[in-house]
Amino acid sequence: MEERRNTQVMNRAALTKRVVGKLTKQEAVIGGIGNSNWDLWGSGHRAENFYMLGSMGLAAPIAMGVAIAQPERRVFALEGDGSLLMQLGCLSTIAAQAPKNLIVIIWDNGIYQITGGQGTPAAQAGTDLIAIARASGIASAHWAADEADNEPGKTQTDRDPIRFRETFMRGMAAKLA
Ligand SMILES: Cc1ncc(C[n+]2csc(CCOP(=O)(O)OP(=O)(O)O)c2C)c(N)n1
Repeated sequence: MEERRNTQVMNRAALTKRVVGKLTKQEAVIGGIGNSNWDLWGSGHRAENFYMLGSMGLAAPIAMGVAIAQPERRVFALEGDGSLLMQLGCLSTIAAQAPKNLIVIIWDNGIYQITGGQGTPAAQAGTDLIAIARASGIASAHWAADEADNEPGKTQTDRDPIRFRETFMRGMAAKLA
């Protein structure tokens, strides 16, 4: 299988930094497995960040749970396209729950980058993830493109799930300013 380590799409690490840099209201950010959470970590740890260290496809479901539990707080999920594919049903669940405070960002590089850059079946088949989101009932689903080459993550999240659970729980327990 062809290895595609770079694709002409936006730079995920830079965009993650930009997204996090715009947060001023203790917004929660849930980073999916691998690059999504490494880049989140690389943009600076915040108590409102949660890093999914081991399972594909759980950033959006976790973010949905936080968004429902705390409707006053805006919640972001950052997830890879391969991971979303692992858990497509969450799009219907999110559409059904329709939390207004939830934003899901999918970094669609067309590959499982962190495990060697294998092409995803969606990329091979030309599957349109945004069309799937819309068809799942998420009307506000949009493609965004394009800046520089997408690079492998440069930082690695500390492997410390207990600490992350505790700091995130404290972050979520803190009253919104
Ligand atoms: C259920 C499951 N299958 C396989 C893996 C191994 N694995 C970890 S990350 C990953 C690829 C993630 O791809 P994607 O979400 O597109 O992110 P990218 O690496 O491209 O940033 C795989 C296959 C896993 N952690 N869990």
